[in-house]
Amino acid sequence: MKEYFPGIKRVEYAGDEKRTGLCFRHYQPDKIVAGRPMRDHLRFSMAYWHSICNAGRDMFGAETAVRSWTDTPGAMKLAEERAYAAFEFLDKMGLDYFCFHDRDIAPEGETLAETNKNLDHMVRLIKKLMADTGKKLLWGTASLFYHPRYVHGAATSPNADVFAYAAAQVKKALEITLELGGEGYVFWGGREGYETLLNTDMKREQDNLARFLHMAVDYAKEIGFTGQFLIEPKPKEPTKHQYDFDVASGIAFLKTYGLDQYFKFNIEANHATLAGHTFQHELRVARINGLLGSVDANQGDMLLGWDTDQFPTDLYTTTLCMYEVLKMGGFTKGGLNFDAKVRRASLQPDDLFYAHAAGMDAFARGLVVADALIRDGFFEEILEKRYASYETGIGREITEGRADFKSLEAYILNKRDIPNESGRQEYLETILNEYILKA
Ligand code: XLS
Ligand code: NI
Ligand code: NI
Repeated sequence: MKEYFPGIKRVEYAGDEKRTGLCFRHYQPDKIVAGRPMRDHLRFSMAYWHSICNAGRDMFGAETAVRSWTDTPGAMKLAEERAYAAFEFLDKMGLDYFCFHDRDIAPEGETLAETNKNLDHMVRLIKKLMADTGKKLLWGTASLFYHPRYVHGAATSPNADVFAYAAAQVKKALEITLELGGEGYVFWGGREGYETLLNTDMKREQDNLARFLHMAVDYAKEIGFTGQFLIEPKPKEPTKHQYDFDVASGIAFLKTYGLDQYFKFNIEANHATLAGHTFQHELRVARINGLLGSVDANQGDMLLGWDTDQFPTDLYTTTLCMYEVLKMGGFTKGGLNFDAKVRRASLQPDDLFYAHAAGMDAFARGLVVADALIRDGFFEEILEKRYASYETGIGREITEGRADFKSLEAYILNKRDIPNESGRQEYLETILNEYILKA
């Protein structure tokens, strides 16, 4: 059988023995942490588009990455080679899951009917490769942004024929996600937003987006797809403004249109920071609303204002991410999908391995640290003390709904001193650092 990554062996945990070269330093798939093997907590996934399809093209320059399958002639043959390469990569990298857009795995034909035939062919091949290797589909999605027809949006396009095309495309994408046992289905509205309000009927566009999502929910029921529907917020890029700006605006949208029981969020670290939030903020908002579904694990560059999709290596953020994940009781149908690409200058095939190993180790370490923090009840104790005034006396009355403005005025009117306690932020940051270094 052809090898697509010759000379690269399966990546293994090397522990303290080996601190250089290609290995895991923290990720031990079968090690039990917080009652479950690491792999079950982390549910790592490869993003087909970045790791298999993308070869380093950017707005200013051509592909740079050396990939053994790039020069395959014929779009369908190339798609097949990519699939074989993908499964060799998943195996050697020890990744249990992958995610794809419909257009990542098969090329478009002249008509949707032809495109669907191409897809069917590739789905048959991928299904076989999945059966042979035990790899699983975390989520599927449809590319409703690449083709020129989506220039004005898909479900929010002013052109009803485009809406129809997008609907037919998602119908098919749901069918193949079901066929491949996908655990989720993602909607990232890359072009569901606007460039200028001067030509935009915002109300109609949002109503249409909601209609579209309701149709997806109905069709999923019809075909028996029980995977988790996920909205992936992002504030901008490629549009000036994306309607699912962040988790909070996503929740408002879902509730306004009666969709909240069907959807959760797929939260991407780099999208959070583009929205002016920390990654933890977005995870927290989703978690406290019971809507944290899955994660696109990457990181941005604080000095660059776009989605750089770098591999996540910042232990501070991976720790706080895993803290939120553990606090919600772990992923059920979600996982950590590396929606990340190697830098354009990291052009060798083995860079793809180093990059994933970096991300997997950073999250494995984050998991261990978060578990230690939770076992020690470190933050829990701080919060308990900080809000203790709501557990007795007047605070309890407020909490239990027994207070009103008049009773509160009577209580406070003649009080002289209202002492406050320190928030101790710097101390907390010190201790968090200690856990990251030593847990
Ligand atoms: C782009 C998004 C995209 C989604 C899937 O910024 O992150 O890659 O994850 O369509
Ligand atoms: Ni993403
Ligand atoms: Ni992104």
